[in-house]
Amino acid sequence: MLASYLVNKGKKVKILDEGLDPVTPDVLRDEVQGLEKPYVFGISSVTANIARAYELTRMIKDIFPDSFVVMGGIHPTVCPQEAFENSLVDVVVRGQGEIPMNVLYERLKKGEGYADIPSITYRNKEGKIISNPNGPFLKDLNECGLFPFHLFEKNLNRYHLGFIMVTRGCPYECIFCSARSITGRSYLILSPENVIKQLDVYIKEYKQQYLYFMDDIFGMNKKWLKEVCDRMCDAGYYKTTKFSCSLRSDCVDEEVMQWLKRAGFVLINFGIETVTNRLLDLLKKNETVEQHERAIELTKKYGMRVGATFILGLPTETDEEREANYTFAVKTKIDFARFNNAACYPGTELYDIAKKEGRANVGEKWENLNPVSALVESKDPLPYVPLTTTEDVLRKSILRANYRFSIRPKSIFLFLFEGNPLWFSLPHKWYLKPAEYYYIARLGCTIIANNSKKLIRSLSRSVFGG
Ligand code: B12
Repeated sequence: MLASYLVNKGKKVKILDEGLDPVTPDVLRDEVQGLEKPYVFGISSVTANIARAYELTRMIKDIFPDSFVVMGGIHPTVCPQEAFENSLVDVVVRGQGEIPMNVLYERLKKGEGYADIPSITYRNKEGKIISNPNGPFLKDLNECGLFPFHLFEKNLNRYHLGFIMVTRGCPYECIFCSARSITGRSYLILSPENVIKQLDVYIKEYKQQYLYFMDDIFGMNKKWLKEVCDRMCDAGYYKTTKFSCSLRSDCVDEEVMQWLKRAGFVLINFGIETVTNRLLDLLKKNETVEQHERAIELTKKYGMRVGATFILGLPTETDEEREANYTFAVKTKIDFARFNNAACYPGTELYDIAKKEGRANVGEKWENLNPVSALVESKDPLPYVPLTTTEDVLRKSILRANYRFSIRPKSIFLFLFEGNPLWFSLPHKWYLKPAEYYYIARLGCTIIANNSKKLIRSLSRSVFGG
């Protein structure tokens, strides 16, 4: 979206995605061919890959000493000082990058100073790190335009195109979520006309049969939601494409469910997080267990599947409260559930609590900050373990909840025949494609190899108890 905004403002932008291929000096040399100096490199990073982002600044400066390196994204926004201490960055753009990056780029290309640009952190001539106050951020998401697929053209076939975002931000204040560091409590929407234009690209041009609206809260603005659903219905997308989205339990009612169902939604995801009102209050979730139950019931009533995420290992959580999450998921007939470990991201209240308790174990380079660590990663410690339990007990209970939930016949059936792009999904009619058997077997073996000891222990515990 940042790139799209800059392109709309007439800037030349290229995107390199390390999720696909590592960036090497040769790749960088290739990419700058034909571009005018000074080269301006922008690096985006969440906490989990910040060490690599710092390494990239050194690689860039090594090859192009007179280039300019800007960092942005959630981690540099929250820890700008750290970025200067650990990398060769020139400027950190804090918060939403569209406006400050556009101004910065223009100044750099004209050889002008940038010390007065709001929302940036930089090193002044005396070597002091200065953080300018925040300036105006984007007020209208439509200014970003549609997603710039053309910038990904070379590798488009290597992406899963089942994801779309049409709003930005969330006005709530959950203590575990760090998205607020970027968007504050603002909430922006793409106009219904542009949502449809964007959907047209996904559905008509790229023939997407399944699309997940990855917005923080898709249904925050009811008037907008109705208009979007009505237009989706009129466009007849439901004939070729299934949709899913994430909603808050307190946003849904019979009307909302009717609109979503008519528009072609088949799955609604809820951040349940935890299933006692005591812990929901502690998380400042501003929702109750009863609202969660009602939202799940309503979703089912309208014939849609329910996806849910839970966070295990919250401050002061007892063993019983933790175990109650799995029981709740089964009792309420949730269709897709994932049980994550609490991750104390910097800039969140949960991080402050973890620090105060002496239980923030983020790693030397923040490498432990992984919310699915218990499930996929056996070597990195959990980033946070509350005072009420131990790492071993917490890990096992997260593993047990995930495995017990996913080895139920219903979950296996759903995985094989319906899929859920938020977790894993199989291609349409996968059973007619031999290669898919190989991929499923390989995935199963990898998970088992990563977790064999823990798996055997937790399965035997769930079968034999104790
Ligand atoms: C879509 C999404 C994903 C997608 C895409 C990831 C991505 N890198 O964008 C997928 C599914 C791949 C994903 C994976 C993960 N995600 Co995620 N994801 C999100 C989500 C829901 C939306 C991101 C978004 O578009 N935000 C809206 C835009 C406006 O914000 P933004 O991305 O930060 O970008 C703006 C500014 O930061 C800035 N900016 C960003 N980069 C740059 C670069 C430059 C040069 C400049 C100038 C500015 C700039 O300008 C942008 C436009 O305004 C957020 C929650 C949220 N609402 O932010 C979580 C979130 C980013 N994810 C999070 C996490 C933890 C992860 C994973 C580590 C989970 C895991 N264990 O696998 C991985 C990491 C993958 C990776 N390498 O990035 C956390 C990050 C917390 C943190 N402090 O690190 C978030 C904030 C959710 C949370 N729990 O609080 N995620």
